[in-house]
Amino acid sequence: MTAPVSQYTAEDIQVLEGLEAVRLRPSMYIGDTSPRGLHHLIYEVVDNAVDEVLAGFCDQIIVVLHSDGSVSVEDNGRGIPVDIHPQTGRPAAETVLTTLHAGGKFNNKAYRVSGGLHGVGVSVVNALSEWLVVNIWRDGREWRQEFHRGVPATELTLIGESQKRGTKVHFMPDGEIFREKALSWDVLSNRFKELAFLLPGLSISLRDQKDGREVTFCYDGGISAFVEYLNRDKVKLTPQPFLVKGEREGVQVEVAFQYNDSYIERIFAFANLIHTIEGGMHVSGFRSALTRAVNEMARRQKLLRDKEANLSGEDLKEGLTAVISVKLQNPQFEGQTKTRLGNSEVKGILDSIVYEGLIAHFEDNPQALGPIIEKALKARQAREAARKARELVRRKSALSSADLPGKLADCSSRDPGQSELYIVEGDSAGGSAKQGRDRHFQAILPLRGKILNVEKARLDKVLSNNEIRTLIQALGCGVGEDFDVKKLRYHRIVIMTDADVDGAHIRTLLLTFFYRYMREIIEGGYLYIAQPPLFRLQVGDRVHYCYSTGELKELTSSLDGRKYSVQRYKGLGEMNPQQLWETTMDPANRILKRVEIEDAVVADDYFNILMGDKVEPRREFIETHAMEVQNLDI
Ligand code: 28F
Repeated sequence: MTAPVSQYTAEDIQVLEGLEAVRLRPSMYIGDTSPRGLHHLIYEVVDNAVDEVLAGFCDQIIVVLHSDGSVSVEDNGRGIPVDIHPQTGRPAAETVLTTLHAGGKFNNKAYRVSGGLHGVGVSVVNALSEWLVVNIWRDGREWRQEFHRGVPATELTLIGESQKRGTKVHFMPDGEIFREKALSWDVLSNRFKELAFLLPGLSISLRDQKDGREVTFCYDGGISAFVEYLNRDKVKLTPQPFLVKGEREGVQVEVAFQYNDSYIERIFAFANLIHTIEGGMHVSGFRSALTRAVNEMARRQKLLRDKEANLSGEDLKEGLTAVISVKLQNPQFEGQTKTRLGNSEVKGILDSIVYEGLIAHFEDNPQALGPIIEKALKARQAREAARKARELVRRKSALSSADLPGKLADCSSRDPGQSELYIVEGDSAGGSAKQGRDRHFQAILPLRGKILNVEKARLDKVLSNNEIRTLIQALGCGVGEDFDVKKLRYHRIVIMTDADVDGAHIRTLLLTFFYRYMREIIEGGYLYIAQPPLFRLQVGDRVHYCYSTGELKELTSSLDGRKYSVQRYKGLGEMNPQQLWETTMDPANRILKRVEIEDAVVADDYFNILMGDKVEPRREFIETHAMEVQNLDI
């Protein structure tokens, strides 16, 4: 017999203390309790299913966002074992769900999907859930157990017979801990798409029961297919991506890359399936190998003249699309967002595997080298021109904070920690914002419509764009190689745009600009998106603002038949200065959404579609995006 929950054993007390610790300091386990932490709960459960994929027993994962705000994840793996765990005297499944780090402690897999904020174990998800239900299908039977805030509420119970195999975890994030329960479809589907590329053959689906949206990702082509996907609307310089795989000192390496005719570089690097946005040793090793191999072969093929200098790593960035995936025993994650791979031995391993692969590749395909050299030589010329242009600009001090742009209505505070910059779409909304603001700490910068096309232009062109120069001047921290986040004049930068397609477009452009040229502003948590209300509701002489349709429904149904009028805001321009202040700028009432790096990665991808040469993906994007905006509004 297993001990009933009410009779505490030493093991039980340990479990309860563990759960208590998680609930007292959730941030220690999942980073924070913002929507970002909420996403981590889902990743944690999915990671367990992914371990079953890596073990070779699972090829399907289904994630459902339920209408009540709960989330379920189901896999078709072996099912968590249900027999009594020798150390705890409880079923293994219960142990996994209630013991901190049970995964690491009880299984000795070579590596699991862990690192950064992941890998804390599903018991953390359980502790931070109002309720959690697990269903297990194993050995011809179905089992089920319920938990409340991490504590078992039922025994692991036999439900009946079933030929199914797998595990389903269904949980309701605890409202006491997660105040804001917004999940981002884009961020989640982007992550699952990545996983599907990194784990060829895995089918992973995402469903949103609120709006019926559903998507399934499954790719057999692995990271080569990933590169093809990233380059899907580009003009390619080689017909196929180049792929190299290898293993050394227990580190598994896979790299695929292909050049296109654009001016930007996109490297997606992963360590143990975690997206290392800040790069690291694997990326350094790849760059070094690429530079060495290309120069070596260019000399051999006489594509570089004897007196010409070697191409630099910088020259080889333009138009490069690459995916790097490494798997290793003890990944060290460093950096602001814990997404830089720090293991120094990985650099040399990548360098040698990629170098050897590339030399062999260029020996077999000599024609593949020419277009790359040609592109890199042009990039070198352009960079020299840009450097001269920048020096000229610097001498004229056009980019120094000494002379601030005329369009900027600055605040009186000089303390960046106290100061906010509102970037406002359009002159009329800019006018209202200037009148409505608190001038002590709020600065306003109106920007007009089409800002720039950072995809089709090199940095020197980007800098010649007036709107962008104005923005850089206002921020005061330079750009590109001169960027210095310590000089940032505002520690809150708020993008304020209309809740329509144009607004979404401009937001995407701005996010992409910050992501590409001022990433530390996002990583430092300085960038926000304002959330203007969607409705103004008047009952007698009382006015209410609603920021979502749900809120509006709740409010109108609580009015018990009293008369009211609703105004739907289509743009910021429809609000007078007083209303704009009250609803969107007053720190006491406003809603600001902090931009996470994942949001910017998604924006960058959208941006590439918006600015790509091919019409079809762009049309598709605008159509689905327009639908999202409608969904937001209705
Ligand atoms: C929806 C999330 O969590 N899937 C999982 C398994 C399978 C095994 C396992 C999990 C055993 C004792 C630790 C089965 N058979 N999806 C999931 N599928 N955990 S979690 O084992 C856990 C260990 O303690 C499993 C044989 N070996 C492992």
